Amino acid sequence: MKFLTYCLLGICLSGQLLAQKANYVEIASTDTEADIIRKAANVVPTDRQLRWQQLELTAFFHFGINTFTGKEWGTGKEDPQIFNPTALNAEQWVRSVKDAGFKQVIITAKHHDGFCLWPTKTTAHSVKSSPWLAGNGDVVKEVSRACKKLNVGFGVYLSPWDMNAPMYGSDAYNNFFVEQLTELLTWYGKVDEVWFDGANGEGPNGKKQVYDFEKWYALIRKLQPQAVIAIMGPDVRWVGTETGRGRAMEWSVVPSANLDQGAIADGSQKNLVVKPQGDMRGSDIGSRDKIRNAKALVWYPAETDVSIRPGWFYHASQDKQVKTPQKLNEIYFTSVGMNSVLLLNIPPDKRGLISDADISSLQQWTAMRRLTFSKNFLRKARVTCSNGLKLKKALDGNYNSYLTTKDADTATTIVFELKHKARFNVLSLQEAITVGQRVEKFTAYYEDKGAWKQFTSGTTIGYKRLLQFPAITANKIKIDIEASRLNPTIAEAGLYYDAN
Ligand code: FUL
Repeated sequence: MKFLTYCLLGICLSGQLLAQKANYVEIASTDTEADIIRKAANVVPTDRQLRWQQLELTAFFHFGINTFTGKEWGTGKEDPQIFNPTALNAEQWVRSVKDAGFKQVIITAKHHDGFCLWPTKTTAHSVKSSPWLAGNGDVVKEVSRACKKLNVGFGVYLSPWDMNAPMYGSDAYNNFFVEQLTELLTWYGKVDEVWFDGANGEGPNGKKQVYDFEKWYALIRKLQPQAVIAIMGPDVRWVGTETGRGRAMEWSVVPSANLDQGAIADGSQKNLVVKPQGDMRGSDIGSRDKIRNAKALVWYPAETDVSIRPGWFYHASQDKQVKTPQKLNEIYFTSVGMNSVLLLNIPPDKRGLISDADISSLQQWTAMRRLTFSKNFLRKARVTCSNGLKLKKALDGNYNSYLTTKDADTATTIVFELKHKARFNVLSLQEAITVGQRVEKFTAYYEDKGAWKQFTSGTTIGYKRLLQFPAITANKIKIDIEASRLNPTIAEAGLYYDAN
């Protein structure tokens, strides 16, 4: 196993176990609890996972036959003739989300109804059989082109469940799916994310399909090694809700339900037997209690998917139910601010355009966010910390450098002193996940007439934790890190004022 090679290399080079870092680690039956915790603290993201995490904001475009029937789930029996956007402009979609700070988009190339938005060779149930551009259109190409032009990441959603494919429920479907995937991964240049849905119902013959996940993962790694494979995949995990709210305690290191997950996760082609398993919905999936009896641990971070409208697809009847800028702002704090990436769905309408209501909400929310985060009151603060190292790195605006302590110190107190009093109601903390996720418990205090008063507290930090609280005016705060799996790191810290 690759991991063993890493360990052996580690032993040779430094004489101690775990000198090397990987996004997967096995737990030996002889490991003590302390060994397990130390191992967990050293699990790190792969390069593709790190890039994805730093995107923070990604967008979904649900578009397809359902846009024209007004349904959320089709049947597979729809006539392709009804697919006829009158003014489709994918550049308008990508520009709308780019202007709102989004760094990557995902297009529903095929939803559960089986209708393909690209001129696939695998089935006639596609844009080719539609009146749109006389059957010569390709929505996937339009989106990928716009992404290249605007320098935005490009991803594809390909529903494994297919209510139209006649061979669904047999081995032949797996080959059909591999062909579809191959087209998507070879016809459009770079693909940054492949999103597999968990929904798995019956096909046209009433049969269910046993999916060949290993084959799909190997294909993606071969054709688009930089792409993260999300949800029914090894790189990115569903947060467990579709409300826009993640977990206050969000560990990116979780037990691996299957020992072979590591092989997938680190990109090796060996033993590709993996499928995310277990309950992803609990409020705790990575604490000491959860990892104590694990066979292996893996870096498997959370994505929070939610739609700007009640439905995933556009329905004119929901035009008045577009989420308000305030609601989107709240979602930002409960997704990105809870150590997760936000995947916000903004569905194009029957014209093939994002509607004005959605754009207006996006723009107003973006203005709010930019105003809040335009001024970090901590920026020029004096930092003190009795056992801290590289103190200034917590405020240098560079995520790649960090404040830390000596290895043995799993607790510390960092004091920030501002020149003048400031009024703030948001605390932002970021760990350097390139060395691991470690912080388990922290409390924040401000100084009031010589006494420390608590204003917020939390458990995990991870890539980013944003905490909101009633506004405070002070010029001295301290962050007490009470528990950490190994020496804690703070890559960046901030205090902000959110006027909304
Ligand atoms: C679900 C699907 O069934 C919905 O239609 C939507 O695509 C959502 C993102 O995932 O599982």
